[in-house]
Amino acid sequence: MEIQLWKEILMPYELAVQELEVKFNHIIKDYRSRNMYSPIETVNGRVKSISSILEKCRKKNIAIENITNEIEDIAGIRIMCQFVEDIYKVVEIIKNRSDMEIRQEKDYIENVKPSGYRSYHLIVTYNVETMEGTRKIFAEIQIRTLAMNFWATIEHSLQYKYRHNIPEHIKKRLNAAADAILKLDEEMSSIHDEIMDAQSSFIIQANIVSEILNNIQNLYKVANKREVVKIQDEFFEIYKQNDLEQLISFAKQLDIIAEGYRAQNQ
Ligand code: 0O2
Repeated sequence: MEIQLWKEILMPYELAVQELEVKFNHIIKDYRSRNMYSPIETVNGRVKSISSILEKCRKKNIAIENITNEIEDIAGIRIMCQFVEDIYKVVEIIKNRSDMEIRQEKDYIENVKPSGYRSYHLIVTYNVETMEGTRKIFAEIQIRTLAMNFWATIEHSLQYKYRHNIPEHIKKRLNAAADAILKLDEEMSSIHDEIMDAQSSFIIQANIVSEILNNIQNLYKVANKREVVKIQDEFFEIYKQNDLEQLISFAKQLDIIAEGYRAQNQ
């Protein structure tokens, strides 16, 4: 196939990957802006390379003209979570969306692969708008914890290095590493609530500090400079105490002051 044709074939997949990345990143933003813990930690996507597509065609005996119908992971999205529990929340979020339809589900967390690979896979269909109209295309969404991702990335590189014939002694060590990753995920889940509390306090503090600084900056435009400097010094003093309650109460007082100035200037 000519390279120009490959570009045309892959273009809608590039668009889908970009759109899906934006949408999943928006979910993270949405949670964090509401001072909530996001079940999604990071997202990345890729379009399968031409050589990997050709390799899959050879392996699965797929004719080139059938790749868009038969290869379901040309568009690939990888979602990383902190905890195993988050993976199932993300699956629920995707199930409740109207812009992607789940066609296949594979739970390699419940059904660990013999290699030790763990991850949750969804094949979805997703519509993209092209010059020729709407195209419904397949995308594969892999959802895993950061620990699972660490293992899978190393194992994938080794598969590549040994051309899918990893020596037995390395396979054994990979299996041992997979067990350690499973244990790590279980340990993290057991202190889930504590970690979540610490993280949500951190998110709340970050949002409050940015809200306070925003208010102080706006006050510079409308209030007496000396008064604003005093407010700012007060803020730094409270900030040094590292006490979230005090910070929240300061933010509330500042809101009232800012509201007063807004009313005055209307
Ligand atoms: P790449 O280079 O990551 O794209 P399929 O080959 O997808 O038609 P299969 O095997 O039923 O058929 O699909 P499965 O098991 O859902 O695997 C799809 C993808 O999951 C793989 O894509 C890998 O990305 C990942 N994966 C599956 N098993 C393993 C594993 O044992 N180790 C690692 N590191 N990743 C795995 P590709 O196309 O094989 O590779």
